[in-house]
Amino acid sequence: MRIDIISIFPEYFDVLDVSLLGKARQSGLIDMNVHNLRDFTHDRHRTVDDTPYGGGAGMVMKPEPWGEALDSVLGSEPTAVSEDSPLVIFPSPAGDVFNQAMARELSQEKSLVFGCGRYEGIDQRVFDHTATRARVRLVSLGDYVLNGGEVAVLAMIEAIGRLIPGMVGNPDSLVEESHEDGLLEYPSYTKPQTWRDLEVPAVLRSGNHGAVDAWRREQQIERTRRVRPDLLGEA
Ligand code: JBH
Repeated sequence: MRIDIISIFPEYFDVLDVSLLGKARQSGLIDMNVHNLRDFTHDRHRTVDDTPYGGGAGMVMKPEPWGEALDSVLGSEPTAVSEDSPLVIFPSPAGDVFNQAMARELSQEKSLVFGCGRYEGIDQRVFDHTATRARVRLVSLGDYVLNGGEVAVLAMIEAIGRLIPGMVGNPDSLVEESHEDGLLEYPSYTKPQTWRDLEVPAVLRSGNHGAVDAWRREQQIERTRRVRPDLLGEA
């Protein structure tokens, strides 16, 4: 998978060199390229924002640097938008909320482009123009305020990256995780059997695999009912 990221804070993405994703990049499974939006400005101050038309608080990101950055990533010749076009994702509180199903969908893409704007937003024409030559999606990490899209993109890339075939050693560990079956995970235990007077539940030491499976399922359902009843409808 090819991933391009456009941001005024390219250093945010230095952490992607470490851990699992770092290995995926070294092995060529993920080809990731970070672009500094300011490299596509032409004034001495490398200006990327300006005051909003119509007034109001905050600044809006100017369309010209975005246009040039996206031209450089997508190519500047006009091409018809199709299923095969790159998918450009703009993290935005106004987007569809990111979840495991979306991560799974996005892990199938050949080319993802992430455009990191600041919270107040990007000139609307950037989205409208980009939609004439690529598929465009606004995606929100959740209902809280971040200063910009960078942290949202880091989270999305981690969730997507680990689902790319060849990424995780043990494929079972992907299936057994929270959200893959629509339920939260069951509690896990390891040795020692007694720790600070706390015991590992007897059923897990019984050797009865049927009983273990039933107990774990019950724990998943009970946990989900308690903290995330909204998930039970789906599961
Ligand atoms: C994107 O993903 C969003 N969730 C919450 N806040 C944001 C702020 C800027 C960009 C987001």
